[in-house]
Amino acid sequence: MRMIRDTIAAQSTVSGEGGIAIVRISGPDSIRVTKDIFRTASGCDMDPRHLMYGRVVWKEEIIDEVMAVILPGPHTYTKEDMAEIQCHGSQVIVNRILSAVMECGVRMAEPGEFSYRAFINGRIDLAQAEGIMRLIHSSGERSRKSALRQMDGLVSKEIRIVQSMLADLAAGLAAFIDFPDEVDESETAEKISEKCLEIADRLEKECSEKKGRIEDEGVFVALCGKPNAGKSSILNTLIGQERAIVSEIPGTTRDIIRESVLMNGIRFNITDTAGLRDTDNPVEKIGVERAKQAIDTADLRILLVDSSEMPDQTVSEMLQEIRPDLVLISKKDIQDEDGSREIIRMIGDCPHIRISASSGEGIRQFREWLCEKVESDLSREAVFSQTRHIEAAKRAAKHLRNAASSVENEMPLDLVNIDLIAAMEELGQVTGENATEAVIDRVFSTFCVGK
Ligand SMILES: Nc1nc2c(ncn2[C@@H]2O[C@H](COP(=O)(O)OP(=O)(O)OP(=O)(O)O)[C@@H](O)[C@H]2O)c(=O)[nH]1
Ligand SMILES: [Mg+2]
Repeated sequence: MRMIRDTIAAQSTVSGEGGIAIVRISGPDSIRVTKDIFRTASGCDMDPRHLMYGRVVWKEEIIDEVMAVILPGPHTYTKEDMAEIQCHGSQVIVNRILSAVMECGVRMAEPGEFSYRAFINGRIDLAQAEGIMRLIHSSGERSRKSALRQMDGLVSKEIRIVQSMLADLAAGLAAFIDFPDEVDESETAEKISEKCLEIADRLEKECSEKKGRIEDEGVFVALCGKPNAGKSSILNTLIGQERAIVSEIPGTTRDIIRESVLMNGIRFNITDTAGLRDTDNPVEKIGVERAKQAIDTADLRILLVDSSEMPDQTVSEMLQEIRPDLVLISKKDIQDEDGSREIIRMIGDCPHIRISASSGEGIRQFREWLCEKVESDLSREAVFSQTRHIEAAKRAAKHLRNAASSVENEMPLDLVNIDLIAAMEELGQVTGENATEAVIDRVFSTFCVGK
């Protein structure tokens, strides 16, 4: 556990050049130190919670013209006394201010240390702290909203509800163990086991790893097909720039090319791959292997089939092997529906869109298809979407199922109680109530410096 009695400081804005940069200080000495290095323009004292204009002066040298504020605790981010200095956004200035602050006895904050203090001082719990980090990393509107809900305490609230249900259950069980004559044994045992299963179901229902991953990292979409099918052209059209080389030579793309586009607040990571074919060219061979890997790991597989040539055996094999979520029948501008009939017959039940990168036909439809496809995954109302929370919730559910089966098998009730307590402890891991130091450190070590 880190020391929290000292005063820490860090740059809270990204390092490098910018309009302004913010240096943040937290701990018992923050106000004194800020007053030591800051002179208000009017010469008056600093007024708490008022942003004041003035200069940072260190050893009689003016470092910069800044705005500064002192924030007495406990109504601050860390609940400690804090201060912020907004200086011009040069790294040289930030470094000078930080070194002046250090000379006054402050130390550099570790990554996430401000949030760690907010957690230790009881302003936020662990799940909320993780919500803050998700918010900072949010990749689109969806992830922003979900992170904000987590930061506001959605995860913590669900944990508290379930914990109180478990506490009631444990109290009932204790009464039963202590005064077995006063309750109807079979009825109580049945109720306990039912309740355990009900809570386990509730926890499992609230887990959706896929939802969280899509919100935070986006959806991985692989464009695949035979060489020259038009994959790179579709990638370029979707992202609105000539990212991948397009040529009439089959086998142009060798490497994986991945670009992200935001649609409806969702990040789509579109992957263009090498055309799939048997080849003796060693470089192309590696490309084909990489393409296969990208196809395997994608959330959505889009197979492109060139409408300007008759579909052959390879196309039918690809349909079998890849099992695409959608087929794009490409080059619509040079082939009418009649000409694509054989392809449509071969595709069977798989949805398809006729598309042209040259004329833009079908592009809007393709975008809509992508959004609708993902919408259903995201519309699931799941409380737990971060791996750490999901694992804890699932472990808690497992203990509850164990408890239920112990009751059903007429095992000693003390054993049931052990599982109930274990389930409660697992849930406490999520909010941090009884998370180990190692878990807490791991969570905060992923934070940015200055947050
Ligand atoms: N008429 C027409 N030609 C297209 C269209 N899309 C692609 N092409 C042409 O088809 C050829 C191959 O296009 P690419 O986008 O490079 O195809 P690819 O699937 O990436 O090919 P590889 O990288 O070799 O696997 C190029 O000559 C493109 O100009 C289209 O919508 N209409
Ligand atoms: Mg290509």
